[in-house]
This record gives sequence, structure tokens and C-alpha cells, in this order.
Amino acid sequence: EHCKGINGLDKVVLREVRGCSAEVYLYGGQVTSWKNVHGEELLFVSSKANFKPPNAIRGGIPICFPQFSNLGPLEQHGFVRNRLWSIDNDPPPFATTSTNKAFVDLILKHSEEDFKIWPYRCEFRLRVTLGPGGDLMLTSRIRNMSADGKPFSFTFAYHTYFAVTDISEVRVEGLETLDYLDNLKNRERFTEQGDAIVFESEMDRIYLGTPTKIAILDHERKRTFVLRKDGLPDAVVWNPWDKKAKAMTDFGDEEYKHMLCVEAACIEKPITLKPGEEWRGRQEISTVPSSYFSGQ
Ligand code: TA6
Repeated sequence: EHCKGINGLDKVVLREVRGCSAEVYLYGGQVTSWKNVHGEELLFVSSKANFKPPNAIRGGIPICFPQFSNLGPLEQHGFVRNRLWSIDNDPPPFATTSTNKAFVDLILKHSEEDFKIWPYRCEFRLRVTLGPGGDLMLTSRIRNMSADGKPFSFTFAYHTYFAVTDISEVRVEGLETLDYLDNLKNRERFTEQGDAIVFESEMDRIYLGTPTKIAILDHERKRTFVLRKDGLPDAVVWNPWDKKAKAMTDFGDEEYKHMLCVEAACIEKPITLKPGEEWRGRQEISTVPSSYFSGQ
């Protein structure tokens, strides 16, 4: 359902048969809500988020493209999260079947404005799908439309903000023993120790060559988020903790306790597309009762 959201910004609400729902704003192509059958909100959006262009919306699933963080000449996390996308009424046949699934196709075409800051022609199609079991899938298809033969390279992330009960009772499984770049130590490379990641202070790491599946266990709520990804070899784990939280105007001082960003990404090895080539990056998030996992 296409309707008006906060500050009159356009959004699309997806609903599935059992009552799960999701919302995506045309501004930024950004998912800002994902609810389970009980109407519980599974994504974090700050109570101080600005739903006002050109600010990015603090929370949900911002899309970082064509540049993750400050890894290039563009503004932080690129510019697509600060643009108005449109609903794509004639999408190409997406590989994923869309039978009995609620979905919306959004598109962002290059603009002459953007050409000034990023001199390439690119078409970005985003499909947001709410599955019959309430899982949420994002599929990005990025195509180089340049006619002048110029290839372009990019880095990418689905900057997903998971809502958690208490960050000090959260564990991340699936990143053990991997190498990571620590953003708090000049992006120096380290190797993760052998057990699950827990949180006692600010964390901002880019894990490299990660598995398809990552689990985020919310111990308090006996809920586990499962993130599955395809075409996205890296994973960013970020919690600002107290000091950084206070420094962000669009983030409550205590809100770091109730969120964790785990971001399916492609950072270490940028993707290069020749004219006519298309890249696809997909993430699917779902929840299972924590008891589902052995030993928890
Ligand atoms: O999630 C990793 C990160 O690059 C952090 O370093 C932090 O800057 C975060 O993104 C938020 O970025 P933003 O531009 O949305 O404030």
C-alpha cells in the first residue's frame, strides 16, 4: 500500500497473510519498519531520526552506495540514501519468485546532478520482499548504463539496525576466527578470537570473507535474528556505545543499548562493472526462537 509517512514522505507498506509487515520510504529506498505477527518492531529507528531530506534517516536499513563510509571522495556512505527513489512499475523479471509474497520494486536512475559528483550512469533497482513466514529480503540490482564505455567500481552495505532488548545481553555468531578491519584502530587488520562476539564498549569492525549466515542472539527476548546474504562477502558490526551516542544529534543518549548494526557488505574488494554489466546483492533477515540454537 502506497501512502504518506512521517513529514508527508511517501512510503510503501507491505503486509503478509499472518499480519507481519514492513515499510519502505521512497526517500532513500530505506526500510524503516519490519514487524512480526505479534506486531513487534524488529528494526531500530531512533526516536530522534530526521525524516527530512537531505538528512539520512537514522535506523531501519539505509543503503550505502556507491561508497561505504569514507572509503572514497563521496559523502559518508554515498548518496542513494539521500535521494528520492520511485516505484518501478516495469521491473525486469527478478530471479526470485514473487509468488504469494508481498513485494515492491523501487528504482533510482542516475541524475545529471549526481553525474557531477559521480561521473557514471547507473541504474539501481531494489526489490523489498516480505515472505510468507515474515522474513524480509532486499535484492539490489545495479547496472552500468554508461554509453561511453566507462566501467565504475563501488562498495556497498545494507546498513541494518536490528532492535535488541539489551546490547550487553547480545551475542553474534558466525564471525568467529575471521579477520576484521577495526575502524577504531585506523582500520588495522586483526583476527577474531574463537568464540561469539559480545558487547561491552563501542565496536566498529569490518569482518572480511564472512559466511552466508550470521546469527544475532537477543538473550533477554529469547529471539535470534538470522541474516543470510548473497554477493556480499563482508559484514560490518557497529554499536556507537555511550560517547558516540551522545555525539549524534539524531540518536538518543541511551539508545545504543537497544540496537546493533550488522551490515551485509562488499567493502574489502570493490565491485567493478563494465557498461551493460549488472551486479546483484541480496540479504534476507528472519527471526527464530533462540532455543532453536543448540546450547543457548
Ligand atoms: O556502521 C559503520 C559506520 O561506518 C560507523 O563508522 C558509523 O559512522 C556508522 O556507519 C553510521 O554512519 P552514519 O553516516 O549513518 O552516521
